[in-house]
Amino acid sequence: MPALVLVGAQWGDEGKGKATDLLGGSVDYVVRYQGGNNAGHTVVIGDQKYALHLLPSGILSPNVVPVIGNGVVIDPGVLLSELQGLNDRGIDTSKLLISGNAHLITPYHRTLDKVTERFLGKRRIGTTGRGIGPAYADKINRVGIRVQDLFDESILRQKIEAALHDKNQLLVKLYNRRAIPADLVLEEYLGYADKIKPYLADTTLVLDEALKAGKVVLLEGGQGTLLDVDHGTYPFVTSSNPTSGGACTGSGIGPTKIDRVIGILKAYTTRVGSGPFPTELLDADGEALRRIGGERGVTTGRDRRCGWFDAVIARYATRVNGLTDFFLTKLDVLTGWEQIPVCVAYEIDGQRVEELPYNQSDFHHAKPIYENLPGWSEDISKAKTFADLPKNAQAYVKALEEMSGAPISAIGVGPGRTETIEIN
Ligand code: 2SA
Ligand code: GDP
Ligand code: MG
Repeated sequence: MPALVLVGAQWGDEGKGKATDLLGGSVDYVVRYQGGNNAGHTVVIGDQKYALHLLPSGILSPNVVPVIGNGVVIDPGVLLSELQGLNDRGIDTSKLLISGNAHLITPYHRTLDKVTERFLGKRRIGTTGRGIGPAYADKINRVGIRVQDLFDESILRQKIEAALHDKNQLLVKLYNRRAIPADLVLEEYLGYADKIKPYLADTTLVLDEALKAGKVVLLEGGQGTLLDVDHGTYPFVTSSNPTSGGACTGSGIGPTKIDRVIGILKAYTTRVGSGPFPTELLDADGEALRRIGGERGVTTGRDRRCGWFDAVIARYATRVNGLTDFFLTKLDVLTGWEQIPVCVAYEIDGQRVEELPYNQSDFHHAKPIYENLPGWSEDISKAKTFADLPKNAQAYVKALEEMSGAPISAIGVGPGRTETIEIN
């Protein structure tokens, strides 16, 4: 198995952190390929809980080389404090490799993220406020600052001054904010250079050599398919490509090297931030899913919106990612419901629609068509094999598999590393 990709099949927070950690024993490299510290991955090992934002989840596995690829945007202050936090808990982070081509988030990106959200009012995206969108906008606009720029003071100064030239006008004239002095940013960022230098690498070359030597590389996505800037619910998306194509551009690994794409799929649906969500529950069931599932943002602490499973979304994720299989997570959270509704199609303007509509207005109007599946009441958190699950839980998994278009190869029955059923 050369390279494999792990992507969120819904709107993020499907349990990708746990899945990556689980695979950590059988892979040699774990690469983050997009996003930044907007991500929040929770990994529970024994009685220890780790919340990772920027670092690949593989950093918790001693034999894994963690890599931050060129497609990631890095807030250097956050990076260093996340590393320090892990070191303080006895985790060795010295093997980390960071692409010199990755872009940097700066204080003006964070400020712009927050002021534009405020300015949008009711139309806001509900971003994490970490400066992600403005940093990617600068990258595409070719005025971004890359990790490698930290090591050349004159270039760094020119780039910061050029970037701030326009942004300060915007901040002062349009948003009524104070200008950000270039010197202050320069001084802060030069201070990061020595601390980041030990991790700097030509990561595409390192990964190519690793693959040639028969090593296994796991490409770990942040967020999820429907937050993808191209394939998600635009404009209510993040500013990068979490879908599997982004794994190639964000790491420098070509598609012919990838032979498995795993979609992480929650047994129900959640979303953080604004935007359409056909199966959202604004009633006691939604509240119960949030409470039992612990559905609260790992980065911002915001309550996640909750709803029933949506097979239209799962099928779409199979299509746009070319999924080979799914890991189904949080099945245990559904224990106790007598009946579990599952959305099998949408009704849009009186028509039954089986596929995700590409038209934004249609998606906003989509009403879920539900099928009720019988629930179970037995505790499933100790189940080790598929046969250990109650009959109705088995039938629920089988039904989801059939509707979603790819086999389910693992089932999460609790947050812990060992609370997983593997299906061969
Ligand atoms: P941004 O900050 O520009 O990426 O926000 C744009 C949209 O993307 C959503 N987004 C997320 N959705 C789910 N989980 C994410 N990570 C954190 C977590 C979120 C948190 O793991 O819980 O703590 O709030 C994540 N990151 C970005 C965001 O809500 C916007 O809808
Ligand atoms: P990620 O962003 O996809 O890595 O997911 P998050 O860490 O943001 O959110 C997933 C949450 O579900 C975390 O708190 C995990 O510890 C937890 N989790 C993962 N898998 C399971 C599972 O199978 N059952 C339960 N109950 N919790 C799980
Ligand atoms: Mg998350």
